[in-house]
Amino acid sequence: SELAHRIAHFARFPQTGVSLRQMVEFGRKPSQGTLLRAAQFLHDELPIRLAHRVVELDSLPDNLNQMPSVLRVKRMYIDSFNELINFPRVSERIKEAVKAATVQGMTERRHLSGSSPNPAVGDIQRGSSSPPPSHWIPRIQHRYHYEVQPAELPIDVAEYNRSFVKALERIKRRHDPVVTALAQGVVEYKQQQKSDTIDARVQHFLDRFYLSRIGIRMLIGQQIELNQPQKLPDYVGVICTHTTIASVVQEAIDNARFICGDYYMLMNVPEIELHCPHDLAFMYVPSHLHHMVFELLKNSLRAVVELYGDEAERYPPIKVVIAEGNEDITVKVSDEGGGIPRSAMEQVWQYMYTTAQTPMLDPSFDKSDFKAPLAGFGYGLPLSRLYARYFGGDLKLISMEGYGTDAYLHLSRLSNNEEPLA
Ligand code: W6P
Repeated sequence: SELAHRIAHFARFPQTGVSLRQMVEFGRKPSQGTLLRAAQFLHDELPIRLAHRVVELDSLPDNLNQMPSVLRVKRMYIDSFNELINFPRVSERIKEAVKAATVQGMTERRHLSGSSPNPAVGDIQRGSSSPPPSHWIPRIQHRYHYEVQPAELPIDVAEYNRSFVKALERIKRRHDPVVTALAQGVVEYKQQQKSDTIDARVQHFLDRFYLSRIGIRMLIGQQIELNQPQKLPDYVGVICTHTTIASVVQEAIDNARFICGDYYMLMNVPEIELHCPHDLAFMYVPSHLHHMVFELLKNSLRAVVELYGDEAERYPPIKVVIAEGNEDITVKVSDEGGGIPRSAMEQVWQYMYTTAQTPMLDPSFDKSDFKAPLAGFGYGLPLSRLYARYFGGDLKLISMEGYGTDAYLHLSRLSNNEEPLA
């Protein structure tokens, strides 16, 4: 069909990664003109990324590509692709106005800084039928701030931005159930294969797919947020330029201990010691950091409580140590929960390895909230590792069977890392 043809066409173009730094510099006090440029980038980039995912869903092995849950997910990607390519392009009149305003803004800057702006900046030209020559965003010279007064631009720039944000909100909402839908697919797949482990190809596919989803949602989330009035001083969209690690980790500690005490109905919840320079801060997405640390702590608490029983008077404390290096900030979470046998280490990273999968098959199970507290190695660990990798970090586990486990969460301080696009 025509649509299938267009998807195949877009999937032949490379995806363009954006670094944390670019997201921030693109979005600091954005004018309507800057927001429009960001919208143009997304209008080109998102269909390319979505098309890649459709092609990958289509090529899943073992008839996995025919499962109802997988087809439902594919439908969402196709629908969003279709909406984006049918969304109107920025009119020539608006383009000209933004370009004129941009050049003027840049000239003023040059006057101030004494250096010469890149004349190619701000010139994005392509026909409406063909996808973009990729990689234009990285070429933007962020030294030149082409901010202009909104009054210099036609009113419909703001209107265009608003309607594009509406389209993005709709798309983001449509894809909310993707993780649970695919999880369902994996459960069905395992039942069909009569196996408790998933094929390396499927594992690889899911890693790529969810990593891509993190990136797409990050870009969409940034665009939506940047079009709202700025709420907090250090924030650019969902990125905090001054994320204080100690406070985010302390919040995760409090939440994990609360959930744990609640779940096991404990009199005493294991202590969690935090060793962190109290003012250590870096540029990051606080919600991602919270998510990852919370996930690690839940695993450690669970291991400790299950080893010592829910009536123990005292548990060995869990220790969180944060180290500041030049490249990385590393968060180490150490528990004395008995450790993991070496032979089971691989399984920790598998999607839906444990019986935590059963609630998903229960029709009364609330799909919008599938983070069952302390459910174990369901999706928490593999997804946390993807969140870490998304901004150039990683997550590793080292375990001593018969003693305990150390989790190392490496977070890259070099915010120049481009998104990994798998
Ligand atoms: C365990 C198993 C585990 C997974 C992830 C993090 C910590 C721990 N501790 O026993």
